[in-house]
Amino acid sequence: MTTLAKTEKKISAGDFYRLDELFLSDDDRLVRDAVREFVKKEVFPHISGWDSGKSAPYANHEELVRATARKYGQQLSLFGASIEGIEPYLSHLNFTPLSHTSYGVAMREIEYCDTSLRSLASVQSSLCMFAIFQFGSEEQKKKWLPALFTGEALACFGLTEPQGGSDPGNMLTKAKKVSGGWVLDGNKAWITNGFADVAVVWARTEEGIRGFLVEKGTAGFTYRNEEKWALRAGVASSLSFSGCEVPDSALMPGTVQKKPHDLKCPLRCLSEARYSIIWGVVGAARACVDETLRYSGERKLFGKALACKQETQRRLVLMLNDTENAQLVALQLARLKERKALSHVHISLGKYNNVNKALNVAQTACELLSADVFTFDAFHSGRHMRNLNVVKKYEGTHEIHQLIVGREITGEQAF
Ligand code: TGC
Ligand code: FAD
Repeated sequence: MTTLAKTEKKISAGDFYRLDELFLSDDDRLVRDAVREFVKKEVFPHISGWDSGKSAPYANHEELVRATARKYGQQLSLFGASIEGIEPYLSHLNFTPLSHTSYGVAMREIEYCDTSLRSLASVQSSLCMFAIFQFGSEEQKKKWLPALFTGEALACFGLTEPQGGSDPGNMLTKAKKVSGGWVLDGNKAWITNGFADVAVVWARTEEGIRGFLVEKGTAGFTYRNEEKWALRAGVASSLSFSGCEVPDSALMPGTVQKKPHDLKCPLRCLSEARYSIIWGVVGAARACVDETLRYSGERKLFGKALACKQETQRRLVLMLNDTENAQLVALQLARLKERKALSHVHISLGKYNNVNKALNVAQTACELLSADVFTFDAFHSGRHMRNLNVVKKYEGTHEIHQLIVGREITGEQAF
């Protein structure tokens, strides 16, 4: 049997199967290192404070989201960078296209710090820039894509409604055609960054569901930020449209699809964002493994470090196992995406699997750490555990993703 030669490196929990070393390209690793450095310098020092409700050095959470978006734009050139074909709209800026793998790695490194910060990138890039690029008019693309890429402008994506939730086809927000434009009436719930400069709003017309770009400050469009106990470094809002008149140019022409295919455009955007979650949560899980390993090595109880106890080791290994398995799934989905062979059903199983695994890891971390895990500033794993419960709920709940995969393999619709 071949074993590790004595001169070989000790296997590290940080990259146990050497996946980064062997599966990532040099470019992917460059992106990884740049994002890791950015996160360490710009956001890690503040994250516990932001999670606890403080916003320093910014005036409030809206300002901290805006400032962070600008930093992503200026220092990382990340927003929308993996959208195939977007280059002509951004080539006058500091734009370098990213592979889907590189983009995934960036999401992993950001969510190592916090899910809200990854969500900010997912919503801006995968939901909004993707929607505007795929379905927008030339005028809309030229106006919004450069500003969103640099982070000078923020966008939000309004699909979910209070009565609709998992079933967005049950949409009550209406867009009525009037001379020269449309009038929107209805409500959206739990919209990340609802205070943004432009909202991608999905609304029902007489011919089917369509997407509109509604600018902040348009008469009849208001928002209210929610209080929440997770994703506290980010903002989620309810949106209200009451006699909100927008010009004809607000309609995204590519969303004009015949029924019953009129939900397909927003669903395509969801697939992009779900892909970034599949990678992101690997980062959250890794952060929990790292923190728990460190603590178990340092904390002495009954005369020995906790890392010396069989039960602690067994659970640390389960955490590592879940994290590495999730990383393998993310890598395989990236391979499929690079080959244009990734189905939304693959994404559903990947999201279900990776969020499940990351949440198990975070929950176990909270059990292995001390009571200080219930404070805001002693550990990071408590925050990841709270955040990952949201990730299990948004972008399609666990049950919805099981039903999507169940329908695919049985041919039976069970929603
Ligand atoms: P269904 O019959 O399943 O499909 C209709 C057509 O659309 C295609 N399709 C998709 N295409 C691309 N990506 C997807 N994810 C797709 N899902 C479906 C499908 O192939 C079909 O095409 P065709 O050519 O045969 O017509 O549609 P349905 O109306 O029955 O949908 C059912 C269901 C439950 C799957 C769908 O409504 C759903 O996914 N519900 C969950 C809602 C959800 O996830 N909302 C998320 C809101 S955004 C958010 O949470 C942001 S959080 C912040 C962050 O991301 O960080
Ligand atoms: P419901 O749909 O009411 O689900 C309740 C429960 O019923 C869940 O457990 C669900 O799995 C289960 N269930 C549903 N259908 C079935 C079924 N057929 N069989 C069995 N069980 C079922 N939305 C946006 O549009 N844009 C955003 O930017 C956005 N950001 C968000 C940010 C945060 C912090 C949060 C919490 C949510 C966000 N959402 C956003 C909304 C999110 O997508 C929804 O919360 C999600 O789709 C679930 O809808 P719901 O909360 O109404 O739950």
